[in-house]
Amino acid sequence: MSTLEATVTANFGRHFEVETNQGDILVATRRGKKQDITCNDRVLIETTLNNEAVIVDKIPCKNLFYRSDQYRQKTLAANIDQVIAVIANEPTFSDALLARILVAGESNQCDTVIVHNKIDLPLTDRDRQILYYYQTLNYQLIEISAINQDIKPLLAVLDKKTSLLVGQSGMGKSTIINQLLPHQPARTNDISAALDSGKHTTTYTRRYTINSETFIIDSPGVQEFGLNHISNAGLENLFKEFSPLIGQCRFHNCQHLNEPQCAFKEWVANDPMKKRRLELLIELQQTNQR
Ligand SMILES: Nc1nc2c(ncn2[C@@H]2O[C@H](COP(=O)(O)OP(=O)(O)OP(=O)(O)O)[C@@H](O)[C@H]2O)c(=O)[nH]1
Ligand SMILES: [Mg+2]
Ligand SMILES: [Zn+2]
Repeated sequence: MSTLEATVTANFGRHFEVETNQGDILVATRRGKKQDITCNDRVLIETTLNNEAVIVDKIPCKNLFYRSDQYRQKTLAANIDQVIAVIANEPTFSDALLARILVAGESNQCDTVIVHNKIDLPLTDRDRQILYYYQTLNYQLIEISAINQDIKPLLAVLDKKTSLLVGQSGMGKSTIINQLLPHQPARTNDISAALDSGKHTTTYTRRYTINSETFIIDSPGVQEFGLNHISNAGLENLFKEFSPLIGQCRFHNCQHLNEPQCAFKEWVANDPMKKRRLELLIELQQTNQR
């Protein structure tokens, strides 16, 4: 039996789709009970007679994009160059989730980009302020209307990279994939107006090939995005605007709550967006054990 190198192109839970270096697509399972394989992992497989495959080994990955809470980790994809946080004018996007996705991207030394989709729909003042603030932090912001095939601004950003689309349900991640790759459509669905939320149409993570050097990964909508794997000190570094303030508070163990001479509190004073970002940082630190 021969061992082949392959890439995991879809993760269905206990089953995977893999693509060999020769371009053959196979369904695979993991040998043993290990749960260490995720979308875009490089793996070694053995093929069986009925053209199925067994993943016998995982090649160490350069990075792993995942979220975590107190109890478990949930991986989305491995070996990515770029995280694309997708937000939209409708349904309402969560600023907390956006902040967390950007932190997770930064923690993987990835490029992190914000794609603002559905610009054909009206934008609220809240959303305008949030997006403006992230631009002041030097996050690249790309505005598109995927449904109107207005995705050109995105093409240059994707070129020669492996990008992971992440965001709440209903933001239009799969619609973006469909516009990029009309011949290999991903499933999309309406949003539920009553709930102001998406319908969780995409249920597994899949990598799509744009060309031999450019890949894009679609992922299921996320509602929660825990960062328990990042320490409190790490979080302060990854909330970009706060990193220059580290060590400037009067108390070295300052939690930036009510302590006197807190550099963080002083810096955010009178600016609602900065205050909100500090609130989001503290919220994460308080759920963390470290
Ligand atoms: N008006 C408008 N609607 C859009 C746009 N892009 C996507 N939609 C609609 O938004 C809805 C949700 O799109 P999807 O692509 O399924 O969203 P998703 O982010 O993949 O959602 P999940 O798979 O549940 O995570 C669909 O009804 C799309 O037609 C856009 O640019 N403008
Ligand atoms: Mg989808
Ligand atoms: Zn402080």
